[in-house]
Amino acid sequence: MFKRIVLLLLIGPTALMAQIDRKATRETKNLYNSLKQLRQKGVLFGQQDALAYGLNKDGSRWVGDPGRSDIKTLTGEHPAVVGHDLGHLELDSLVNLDGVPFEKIRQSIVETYRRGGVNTISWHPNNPLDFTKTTWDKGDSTIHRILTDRTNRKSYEKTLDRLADFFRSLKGPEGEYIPVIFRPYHEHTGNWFWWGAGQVTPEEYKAFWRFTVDYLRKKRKVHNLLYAYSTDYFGDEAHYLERYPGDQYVDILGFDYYHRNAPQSNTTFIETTRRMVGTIRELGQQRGKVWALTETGLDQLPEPTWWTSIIQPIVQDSGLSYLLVWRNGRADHFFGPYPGQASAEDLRKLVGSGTILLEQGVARENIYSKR
Ligand code: BMA
Repeated sequence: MFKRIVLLLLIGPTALMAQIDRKATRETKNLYNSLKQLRQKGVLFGQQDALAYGLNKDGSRWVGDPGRSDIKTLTGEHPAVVGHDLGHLELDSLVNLDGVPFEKIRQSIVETYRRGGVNTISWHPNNPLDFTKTTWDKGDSTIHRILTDRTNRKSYEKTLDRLADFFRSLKGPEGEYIPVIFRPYHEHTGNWFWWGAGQVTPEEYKAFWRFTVDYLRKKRKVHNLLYAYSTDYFGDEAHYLERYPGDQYVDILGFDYYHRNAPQSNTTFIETTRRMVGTIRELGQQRGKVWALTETGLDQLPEPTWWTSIIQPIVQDSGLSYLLVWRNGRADHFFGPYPGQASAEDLRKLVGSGTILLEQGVARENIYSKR
């Protein structure tokens, strides 16, 4: 008994509730603990839409080829983390905002889970009070109007119902729910989405986040999610936490940050990103949470050694559970190499260094079934 009290005092109450949903499914809890343990082995490497489409050697697109991803073509393995986006699910559309059919997204999530990899979901919804306006709509006080007006709130609940139905449709071979890392309302320190810093007060953002989590968890009984809080650039810890909804509402501490203006900015990009990783690491350690670089990349990868000279110094010894690069959308918009691309060889080098893990390194750990 005495030992237990001492232990409680040592680890503190926040560490105990690090994973926020007490009713989370077994697989979800296992995934969370696995993410913590795997960081001793390496940083999981992820890519958005990795299995949905990519680029051929000549820069043309391939779309929907079964079992294909550009990372697998180059390394023999899929990324350990596969990102998906549910933008336009709220419109009852059959395809998401980047043209990927929701049915394909569901299949890809099921297959990634069956192979033992990790799925993460972002969401770029249109303005929920006026669906004719995109996710990049600003200036409508959308969140304020949802929080303060019952009719608007009821209508937003219908949008959340669509999300909940999707999450509850993700089932594994035994009928178990497939866990996913859900990363809503991201890059909110920036000012380009309708939930961005310029449109919403910190208190409103927090209230909106909590409302979302409570609705999904309590009302819709969705228990297969890990929630990732993911800012854009932040100046310091206070800035990072300005809109933080609280330890009971967040499982994973993350941020999105892209490398622009290479090579002039190479050194500052490494320094700034390392500084931000240091902040979320400290917060993660204090609170018993997982931390991750939830989006990064250098568009079109003009730096042939970007992986070993820029990414490696940022992520090695960082304790990051994963990093995710953005999608290989078009020949003029891609964040992972493809055959013949200038940085392809260097990505293989990074994989060979053991700093990052791809899907097989994760699959052999049985992340959903043990611990
Ligand atoms: C952005 C770009 C857009 C895309 C959006 C949502 O970064 O890739 O083309 O529509 O993400 O995935």
